[in-house]
Amino acid sequence: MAAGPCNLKGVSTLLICVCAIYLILGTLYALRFEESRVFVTSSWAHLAKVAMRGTKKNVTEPAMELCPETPPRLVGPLHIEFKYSVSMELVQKVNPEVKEGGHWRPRDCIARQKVAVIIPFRHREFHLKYWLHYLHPILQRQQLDYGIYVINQYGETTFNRAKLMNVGYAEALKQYDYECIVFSDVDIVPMDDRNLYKCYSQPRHLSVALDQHGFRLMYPRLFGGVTALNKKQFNTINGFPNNYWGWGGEDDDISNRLSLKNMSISRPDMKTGRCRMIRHGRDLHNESNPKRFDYIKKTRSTMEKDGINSLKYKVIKVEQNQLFTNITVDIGTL
Ligand code: BGN
Repeated sequence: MAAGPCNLKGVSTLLICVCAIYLILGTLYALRFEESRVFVTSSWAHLAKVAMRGTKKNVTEPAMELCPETPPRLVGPLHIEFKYSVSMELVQKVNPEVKEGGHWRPRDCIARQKVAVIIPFRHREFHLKYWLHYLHPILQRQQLDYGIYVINQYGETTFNRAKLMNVGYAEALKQYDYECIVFSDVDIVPMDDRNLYKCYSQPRHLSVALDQHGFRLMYPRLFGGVTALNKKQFNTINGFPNNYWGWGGEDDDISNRLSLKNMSISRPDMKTGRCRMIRHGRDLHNESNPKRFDYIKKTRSTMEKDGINSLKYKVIKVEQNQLFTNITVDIGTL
């Protein structure tokens, strides 16, 4: 029976050994698990981070903001001259962001205004090149959501600037939800990009100080050259007169319409409002209108029936050029 204690000793040694092995294995397992847990945790953390990156974008990065009230890239006074010739190809090259039809809008902010620029036109390609060359970069620095519309009078009958501007208004609004319309002669270029081509609470006269007029406002009610009206202002005066054929007076009629509807004219200061005009002779078929003196006395009685509400025309062709939309239109004749 001497084997009894001996056996007991053997069993307890075995137990100790098993315990030791268990402890060692347990520790090793725990260490490994800890390691993998760290790995798992860090990989989850990584995945979560990646996932958060996506959501963070939506949650914390704000949606595109409205462009600043004062566009930050304006340069102020500009050197404008018409000595060197420019080509449409060059203008296209330096304005690669302008989309077909002459549209552009800022990429990094939401423009404060959608502006259609309307240019009444006939046979002035030479001027148009300069206008596009200077104005595209200016309008981009002004951070406008803009489109350029050249309204080309079809045929060779007497020119009618105001009617073409009415057509431009109607056609541009068919294409896009513009809120502001700038009406510009093709031969006028601003000399300061702080002269913003946008609308204000009152109709805006932009070409206030033409070089050709000695940088002076010719008379207080002048509303010719370059102007800007929002839709409400334009409709309040029933748009522009359709019956001024030939040069002169139509802008005075528009000015009368504004006063008759108790609107004032907003203007930049005489320095910011400086503009250059491309010198040229009087066009063919745009002789001064002898009836203008008589007509501008009658705006009160004509404005309600003659305007955007009585506009009739026929679109001959719409071309989406790279730098402008070209609309050729038959507006009839005198
Ligand atoms: C005015 C013209 C405008 C023209 C300006 C500047 C008339 C109407 C008869 C008084 N108005 O005299 O149409 O924009 O000169 O050139 O001719």
